Amino acid sequence: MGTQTQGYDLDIETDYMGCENCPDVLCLSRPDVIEEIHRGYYEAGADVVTTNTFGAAAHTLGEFDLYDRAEELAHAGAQIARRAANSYSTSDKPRYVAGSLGPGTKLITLGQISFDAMRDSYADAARGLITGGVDCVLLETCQDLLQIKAAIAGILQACDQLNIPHDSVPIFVSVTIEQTGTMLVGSSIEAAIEALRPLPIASLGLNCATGPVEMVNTVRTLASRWDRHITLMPNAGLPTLVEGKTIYPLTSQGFKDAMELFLREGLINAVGGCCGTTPEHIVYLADLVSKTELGARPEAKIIPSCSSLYSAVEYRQDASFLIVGERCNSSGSRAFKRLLEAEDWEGICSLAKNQVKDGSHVLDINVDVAGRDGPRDMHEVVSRLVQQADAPLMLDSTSPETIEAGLKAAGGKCIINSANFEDGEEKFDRFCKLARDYGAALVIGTIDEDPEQAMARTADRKFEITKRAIERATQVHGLLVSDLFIDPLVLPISTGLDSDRRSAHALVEGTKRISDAYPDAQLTCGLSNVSFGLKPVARTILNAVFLHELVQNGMTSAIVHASKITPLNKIPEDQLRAAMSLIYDRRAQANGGTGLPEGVTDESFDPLDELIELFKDATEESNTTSITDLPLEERLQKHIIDGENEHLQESLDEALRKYAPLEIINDH
Ligand code: THG
Repeated sequence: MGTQTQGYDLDIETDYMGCENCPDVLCLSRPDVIEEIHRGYYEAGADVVTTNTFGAAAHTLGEFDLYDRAEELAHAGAQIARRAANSYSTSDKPRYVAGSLGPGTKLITLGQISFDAMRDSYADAARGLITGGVDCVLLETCQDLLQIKAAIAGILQACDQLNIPHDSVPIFVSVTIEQTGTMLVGSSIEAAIEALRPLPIASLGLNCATGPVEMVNTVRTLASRWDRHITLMPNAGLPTLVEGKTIYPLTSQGFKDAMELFLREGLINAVGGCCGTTPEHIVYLADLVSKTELGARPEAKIIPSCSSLYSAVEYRQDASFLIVGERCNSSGSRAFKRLLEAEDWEGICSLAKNQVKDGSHVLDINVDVAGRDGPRDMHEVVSRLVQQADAPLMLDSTSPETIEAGLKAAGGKCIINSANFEDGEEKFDRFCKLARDYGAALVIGTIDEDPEQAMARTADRKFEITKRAIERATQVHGLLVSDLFIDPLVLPISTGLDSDRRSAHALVEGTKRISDAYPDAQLTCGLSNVSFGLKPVARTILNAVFLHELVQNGMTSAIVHASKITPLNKIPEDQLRAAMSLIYDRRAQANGGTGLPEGVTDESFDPLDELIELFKDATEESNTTSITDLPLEERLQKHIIDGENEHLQESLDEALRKYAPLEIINDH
C-alpha cells in the first residue's frame, strides 16, 4: 500500500488531511485512490487484498490527533476494499478482504503503553473493520507477543460489543522476524508459537523485515510445530539504502523463484507480498500459485510447552522433572520479602536470575503480602523480569486480580498457580477463564469445599477432586488437559502429629493414580512443604528422597529450591533409610504405622525421631542460610572478610544500586 500511494500526486493538506505519514486517512479523503490500488491487485490476480488500515488503531492514530476516529476510519477502509472485492468476485474466483491492523509504534513489553489501552484501541478499530465487511482481521507486522495478545483480546471484545460470536471473524496473525532471527523484543519463533497456540488464531505466519530467502528456516520451524494455517508475505528482498532511498532488490521473477520452495514443500497455505512488492510481483506470484502443485506439508509435532518472552520450555524434561524455582515468594523466602518491601525491583530480578543459573526451568512468582497492592507489585516484578530472565513464569497468588496483572505483563506463555474448589466453583472458574483468555497453563490444587477436610489428605480424595477439576476445566472452559498441572498437595510430615504421618505416603499413591489415569496431564507440587520445621540439612535430604519417590510415581514437575537439589547417590545410606522410613510411615502397625523397617525390632521406633537424631550435630549456620538470604551489609562482610565469592557479583550490583559508589569506598 505504501509503495502504491507514493505513486500518486497527493496533497498533504487536502488529501493527507495535514497528517503526512498517515496513509490511512486516505480512506476518508481519497477513497477513489485506495479503491484503484485495491483493483490493481485484484486485476493482478490476488484472491485477497488487505485494507488500507495498517495504522487505524487509536493508539497509532493518536499520534496524528485522530484518536477518536479509529472506528470510522477502519469502517471506511473495509468498505472500500469490500466494494472492489465484490466487483471482481466470481463464483470460480471469489475475492476476499483482510482487515489489516499493524502494531503501532508503542510496545507493551517495553512499558510504552498498557495492555488495557492497547486492547481497547484494537477493539475500536476491529469494530470498524467488521461492520465495514472484512472477511478476516489480519494482525500484521507483529513485533511483541503482548501486542498480539492485547489485539486478539480487543477483537474478541469488539465481537462482544457487536453481539456476534467470537468465531465470526477469523483472526490471522503475522509476526515479523528481524534479520537477527527473532522478533523485535527478542522472542524466538518457538516462543511465539507456544505463547500463541492457546489463542483463537486461524493462521499464523510471517511478513516484512526480510525477503523470502531469509525466511526459509523460520518457516520450516513454524510448519514443524504449528498445525493450523500459515501465511507468508515477505518483502521483495532485503532492503538496501541507495542515495537515501530504500530499494527492494527482488524483481518480480526473482520473488517468484524464491517463493517456489514454500509451495513445493507445502509449508504455507497463502502467499503474498509486503514492502516493495508491486502488482507485477503479484502477477508473477499468482502465476506461480496456479501452476504449482502444493506439496504435502509434513505433520506438525506439538510438544506441550510454556514459554518465556524469549524461548519455549517443554513441560516434560527428559530423565528429570520441570524445575520451578520457589524463591521469588514472599512467604517462602525472607530474602524475597525483604526486597519486595524495600521495592528493590532490580534485587528481585537478581534473585530470579540466580535461580535460572542454578537450573530452574520456570520461576514461581508470589507477591502476596497482607497490606500491599498485589496487582501493582505483580506488574512491577513481572514487567522487569520478563526482559531479564529467560524462564517462563508461574504466577502464584490467591487473588485473580494479582494473577491477571502478571498475565498482562508477560509476553510468553505463563502457568497460573492455582485454581481449586476451596471457595466453590465460581472462584475455580475465574482462574480457568484467566487461563483461557490469556493462553496460560493452570495449576489445580486438590482442595474442595468440604469444611472438615478441604485439603485432600488421602489418595482417594486427591484423585476424586482431580477428576472433577479436569472435567470442569476441559469441558466447561475448553482448556487442554496437557496444560493442566495437577497439584495433589504436599503436606508436612515433620510435625509428629498422627494426622500428618500418612501425608507423604498418600501423596505418592495419589500421584501414581492421577498419572495413570491422566497420562497427558502434568503433575506438580510444592516440595519443600514436606519438611517444614526440620533443620535445613535434614530438610534437604528429606526433600531429595521424597522428590525421587514422587518422580518415580509420575510427578512431572516440582516447585523447589533449585540449588539445593541433592542427587540420591550423594545421600549416605543411613539418611536415605531414615527418610524413606519417614515418607512411608514405617512404624509398628500397633502404633498405626505401615510396619517397622527391615532390621528394626523396637516397637516404639519413630522414623521422625531417627531423622532428627541423625542431624542433631549439624550446625544451622554452615548448611542452612544461603549467603543470598543475608542482608546486603552482612553479605558484603562475608565476601570481603571471609573471602566468599559465591553470588559476589549479585551483592556488588545491589550495593551499587543502594549506595553511590563513593560512599561504598569511604564508609565500607
Ligand atoms: N503448591 C503450589 N504452589 C505453592 C506451594 C504448593 N507455592 C508456594 C509453596 N507451596 C511452594 N514454595 C515454597 C517456597 C519456600 C519454601 C517452601 C515452599 C520454604 N522456604 C524456607 C522456609 O520457609 O523455611 C526458606 C525460607 C527463606 O529462605 O527465608 O521452605 O504446595 N501449587
